[in-house]
Formats: sequence, structure tokens, C-alpha cells
Amino acid sequence: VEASIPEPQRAAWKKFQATPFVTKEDFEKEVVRHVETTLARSMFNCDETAAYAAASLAFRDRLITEWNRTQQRQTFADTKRVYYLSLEFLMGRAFDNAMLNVGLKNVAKEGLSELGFRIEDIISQEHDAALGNGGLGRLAACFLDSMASLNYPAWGYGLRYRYGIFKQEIVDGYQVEVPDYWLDFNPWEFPRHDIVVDIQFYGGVRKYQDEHGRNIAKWEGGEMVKAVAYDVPIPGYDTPSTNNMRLWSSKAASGEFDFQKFNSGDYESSVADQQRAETISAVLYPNDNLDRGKELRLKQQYFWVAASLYDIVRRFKKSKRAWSEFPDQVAIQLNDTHPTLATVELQRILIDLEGLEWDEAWTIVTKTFGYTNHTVLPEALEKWSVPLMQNLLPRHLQIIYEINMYFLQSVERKFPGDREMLGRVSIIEESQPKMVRMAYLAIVGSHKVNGVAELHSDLIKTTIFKDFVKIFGPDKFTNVTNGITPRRWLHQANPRLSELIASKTGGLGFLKDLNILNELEKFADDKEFKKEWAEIKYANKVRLAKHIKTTTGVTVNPSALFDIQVKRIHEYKRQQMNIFGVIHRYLTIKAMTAEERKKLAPRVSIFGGKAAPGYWMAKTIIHLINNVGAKVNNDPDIGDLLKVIFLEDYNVSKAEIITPASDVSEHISTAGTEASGTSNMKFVLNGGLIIGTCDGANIEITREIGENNIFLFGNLAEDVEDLRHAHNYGSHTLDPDLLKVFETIKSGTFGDAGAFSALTSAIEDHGDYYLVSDDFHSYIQTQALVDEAYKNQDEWITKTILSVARMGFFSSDRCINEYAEMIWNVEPLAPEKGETDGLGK
Ligand code: 73E
Repeated sequence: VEASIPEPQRAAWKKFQATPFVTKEDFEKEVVRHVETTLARSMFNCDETAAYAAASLAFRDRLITEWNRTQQRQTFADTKRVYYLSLEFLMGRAFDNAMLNVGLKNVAKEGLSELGFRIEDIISQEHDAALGNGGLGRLAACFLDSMASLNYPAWGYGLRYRYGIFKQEIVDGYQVEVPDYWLDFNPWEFPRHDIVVDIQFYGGVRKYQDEHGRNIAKWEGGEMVKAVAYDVPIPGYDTPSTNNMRLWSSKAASGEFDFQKFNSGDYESSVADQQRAETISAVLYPNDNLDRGKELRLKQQYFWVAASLYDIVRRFKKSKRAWSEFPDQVAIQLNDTHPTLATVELQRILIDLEGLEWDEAWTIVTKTFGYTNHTVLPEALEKWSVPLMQNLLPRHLQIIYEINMYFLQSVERKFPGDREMLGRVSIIEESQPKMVRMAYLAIVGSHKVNGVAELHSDLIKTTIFKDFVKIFGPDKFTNVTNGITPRRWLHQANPRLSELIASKTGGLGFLKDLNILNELEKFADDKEFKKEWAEIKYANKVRLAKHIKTTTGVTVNPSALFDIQVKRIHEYKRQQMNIFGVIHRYLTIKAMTAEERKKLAPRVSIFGGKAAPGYWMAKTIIHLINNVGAKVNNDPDIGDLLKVIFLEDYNVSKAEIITPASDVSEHISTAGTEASGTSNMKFVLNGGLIIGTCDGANIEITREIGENNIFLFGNLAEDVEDLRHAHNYGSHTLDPDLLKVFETIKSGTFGDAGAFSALTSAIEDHGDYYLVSDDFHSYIQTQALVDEAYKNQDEWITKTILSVARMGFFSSDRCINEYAEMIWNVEPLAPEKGETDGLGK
């Protein structure tokens, strides 16, 4: 629909167009206006919640103004756009980030103060937007920040879950899940009730020939659901560019059949239909690195993918270009295999709805898509059962079979007679029932496939996707090592450190070019600088200690070594090894003389992370950590020498408090299992050292910061297979120190011994798949090296400064530039000079 204002009236529009506030006075005016009109309150009943609401709305208005300008600029320029399809966006809080990116935090701080509020109290009113599980979702959020900050024309597309990842409570040492209803008040979203897409499910396919003798396939019948768009502005840092994240919410298709049911007295079933439709976007699946193959999940995937593609295609069609130009205008990135149906949906649109020939359409599809793989864990590789797909998406299944047929024909031509190869690479697994292998479909449907760290990208080429490298050649496979946004993970989370760095590197430029951190190297031995550096770390530890005190009641000494492992609980991440190590330390201290104890560096072992609700072993690990804490923390014989803390409900806003407070953090996955990891980068960037295995991005962190500045241990990825084989087919002797730990657990020292038998028997009786025993000795030894190194604070601080100075590579800005150049072929669209007027600088 053309709704453009005619030329003669545009002058009036320009005269009255919204102007974003810049001054403190204008900000206050906006806050008061929102309190008094939008919220219908007054100075006599304005609490912190209302102040948060009004201040956020003031910033939202501002972002929307810039958002509109950015979209106009992009539409006029008509250049290529990027679409980042992710089922997860782990955004955390938006208010602080908006203030910092727009450059008006000081204005807001003073303005709020004049109105009677402390900005920290207002910031903490906000509920996290927790639409993700862990690293994959947080990576998507960092990428949005970088794409906007670098002025790339880019959209994120996702689902507007009514419930994000559950809130974790710890009750008697056990994890309890509480629903995360976060939409009570969300000023950051903008409902677009005019942007609604009909999404079809079920039904059947009718095939016939039209009057020209063309074969037609028509997907008919079934159910319709509506997708309603909600837009969230994504402000870039120090640029007016404001991109869009569009989240889809499901609604019942109003219309004849509902209405008919209603009229015929079938009110209940019409309400049931509505609820069923709304269920699609109701809840985020809480599994990290695990695929459970549930029908509702497949529905979510298609719902989101179909709505997003409809939107993208509609935008492309406005430019009236030939279809062959689609890949010159559109780049779509698949964040893991979750959106892989998008390749099939685009093929369906092109052949069934737009009448293109198969080959022409498929060329467009493969040029458009790129696929990022995030895991090699077999239990995480998505497969959908053929009967399930036949029922829900009958036309898509036909197209998948056809894609597979042409693909296998091409393989047959390249490797004549290699039947085994055909069976291995087929998109359809010939199991009972048959399964669609989504990663294979994603590879076949994309022009580039990337892993997320060097080791991981090498591993996928030599293991799970080996045959595909032979078929497509090595150039289709590449690496983009993950990164993090320094805006949130340094400037926002650690303002004092950011300020100190700015004072030595000529301002905040390092937040846009993180390699500038290099300039800190020359301060690595500067006494004055080191003192300030150490003071900031201490203050951050005091802040975390306070948080620990209020949330757990345990007093920890901020001078102790803070050893932190926060991430999703998973056997491959080996929190069990960490807690076994803690028990070993406990036993060691108990056996020490008073003299020996004096030499020991006091330690606080801090854990945090959620277990998937159905992951029993992970929940058992949480239980053990809490029970060890209960024992150790109350043992008067131990005192400050060891404290064990489990932090409840680890999420993005808590990570902003936790990350700056580490002395060491643990990244100790079995080699070859953690694709990248990103919290390793956050901890080092905040002046913490890490203890880690040769896995994921730990290897590149070592390359960048130097091996003297990291505590590496354990077996290498190349040896894992042989070790596992030896466990199962050779004689398997376990580490004696680990066996002592097991004895202690079994004796009931940490409560009901039977509760933890699954943890010990996974290692003793079931092959120790994650090599805990193989790595235990090396782990304990390395922890002893950490103790020793920490005693020399002077050297320790130098190590942390040098490490921070060398972390420039891990900015997500670097990642986005690599994606743009190697995979998307898009250019930034810089705002014009005059356009920066609205910016608070
Ligand atoms: O190593 C991390 C990686 O840093 C990896 O485990 C994680 O992605 C991060 C970002 O690249 C990841 N999550 C998932 N797969 N890999 C996943 C799989 C299924 C559902 C939800 C998340």
C-alpha cells in the first residue's frame, strides 16, 4: 500500500518532525511527560518502576526516530542487506546499553538525579530479555550490536517468546525452574499490528498441469496461524545507525472458521484454537546443545522462518528487480541449523508461487544463504522425523526429497559407484523412522559454511562434514572465530576499567577499534597504573562479594582468589571436574598443618549456570556443588581458606557483575567439544586469567595473549578418540586422587551418598566419556600453579594487563567485518555528516 504524503504537505511534516532530545532539560521534560501522560501518574506516585518506564520510553522514542531515519536511508540507497536468522537472542537489559551507545548516559544520570532518582537503581528495575539459552543466543546479541555500530544494513529475525529461559531457584540444593514471564512491561518493543503474515501448517499437496502443460504443486488445506511483527530498535555505538530486530508473535487467524465455530455455539473449541495458535511463540526451549525433536519446536521453526522470508521477499519485490538479483540484495545467515527450513521455503516461494524453474531458483537460494555451525556434539545435531515433517509441512518434504535427489545425482557424477558415500551424505537418513539431517540440508542449501573457532572449523572439516569437503571442495568451508562486543562486556560491565583504559589510550576509541588496547602494553610495568588496575579489580570483587552475601548469606573475603565457572551446566563443560577438584582441595587443607595452611592462597570457588530441566545429570552436578558448599562453608576448621558458592539464576545482567570480578575463570571442556566459548573472552578482557583446556577459542586466546599468561592443561583433541577407545576396550585405571574424592562422596560427607552415584559411576562404570579421570591430575597440578602464581601479585597484575592489551582480536566487530567480506558481500552504509546532528556528542 502506498501511504506516502504528497509533496505539498511534506513541508509541514518536516517542520514538525520528531527531534531526539540531547540536553538534560529536554530529557527531564520527556521523562515527566511520559510519567504524567503515558503512565498516567504524577510526582506523588512515581516509584522506581515508573521512573524506569518513563526514562526508557524517552530513550525508546529517541531510538525510534533514529531507527526511522536509518531505515529510510537504507531504502533509498537500495543496497544489499543482511538478515540474521536466530531462534535465540540473549539481549539482557537494554536501558543502560541504549544510554551508552547513544552517548547520553551522563545526561540521563544527572537528569534522573534532579528528578530524585539514582541511575543504578533505575537500571536495575529492568527485566532481562532472556530469549536464549547460552553462548549461541548471546553471540547473536553481540552481532546485532556490532552490525549496528559498524553501520551495516542488517536485521535480526527471531521469535517473541512470551516466556524466555526459566528463572532458576535453588531450593535445598536443587534447581527449581520458575517461568520467566517478562512481557508485563516492555518499553523496548514496538508492536506492528499492521505487519501480519499468514502461516500455513498441515494440509496436503495437489499436483496438476496447468493450461500450458506446466507441473503445478499446490499446498492446500490445513491450518492458518498469524505472525505479528514486534520491532526492537538496536542502537549502534557512537553512530546514529539504529537497526531492527523483528520478533514474530503467533496469533490465531481470525476469520471465517473461528467465527463459524463461535456462531454455531462451539465457543470452547474456538478458544482452544486460539490458545493452540498462541502456543507456538509461547516458550523458548530450554535446551542448550541438545535436540529433542519435538513437533512444537518444528512448528516454531517454520512459523518464524516463513514469516521472516515473506517479509524479506516483500521488501525485495518493492525494488522491482529481476529474481536473479535477489542474492545481490539479500544475504541470509543461518544461526545454526534451527532456521534451515528457510532454504526450502525460499525454493518453494520461487518455484510454486513465483513460477521460476527449479535450477534458476536453486541457484538463487544457494547464493543467498550462509550457514554457521556451532557444535559437533552428536546429541545437538538436528534431525527431524520424516513422518512428522510429512504431516506438518507436506510440500516442504517433497522439496527436500527433490533437493536431495539432485544433490545425490551430482555426488554420483563426481564419485561414480560409491554407494556408501551416497548413504553417508544423503539428506535423508535411512533409519526407522527416516530422518531429515538438517546440517546436511543447510550445507547443500548455502554457499558458505563456517565454524566458530579455528579448532572447531578444522574439526568439522575432518569429522562430521568430511564427505562434504570432498564433494564441494574446501573453499566452501571457512572459519569465523567468535567475538564479543566491548561496549557491553567492558564499557558497560566494567566502567572504571574502561575509564582507566580511556585515560591512557586517548579516549574511548578502543571501543570502536579494540586493537587500540595494544597501547596498554607499555603500562604493564608502570607502578602507578598497576595500582589503579588492582584497585579496580578489588572493587569489582567487593561488588560481587556483596551480591554473594545478599543472595546466599555467605561472607567471602574479597582478598581471596576468586575462581569462577559460569556457563550452562553440561557434562562436556565438566563442572563435575571442577567440583571434584574443590573436594580434593578441601581434603588437602584438612590434612595440612597450621604452618602449611598459612602458605595457602585463600580461594572462593564460584559456580553458576542453568541445567536443562530434563537433564538429570546436570541437575545432579548442581546438587553436589551446593552440598559441598554447605559442608565446606560451615567447617570452622577451613575458615577463609575455601568457600564454595553457587550463584542462583545466572543470566546476562548477573554476568555483568560476575565477569569483572574474576581472578581466574574456568573453561575446561573435554578437548574438541566446546566449539568456541565466548565467556573465556569476556573474562580475559576484564583482567582475569583463565585456566582452560586446548579447546575452542582458548587456543586462539593463547596465541594472542601468549602462553605465559594462561593456564592450559589436559589431553589434546587429537587424542580423545583413542583414550575413549582405551576406556571401553582396554584396562581403565582411574586417577588415585579422584578415587579419594569419590570415596569421600560415597561416605556421605556431602549428604546422601546415593544422590551422587550417577556422577561417580559415569566415570567408574560407564567409560568416562568426557575424560574427567584422564585430565584430573593435570587439572590439579595446574590449579597448584595458579595458587603459586597468585602469590606474586606484582607479576600476576602484569600478566592481566598484557592479556587485556592483546585481546583486540576478540571484538565481535572483527567477526562482523569477516562475515561481511567473506560470506555476505555487503558494505556498510555510513550516515551522512549532517545526520549526526541528533547525536548526543
Ligand atoms: O561453544 C559454544 C559457542 O561459543 C557452543 O556450545 C554454542 O555456541 C556458542 C557460540 O558460537 C552452541 N549452542 C548450541 N550449539 N552450540 C545450541 C544447540 C542447540 C540448541 C541451543 C544451542
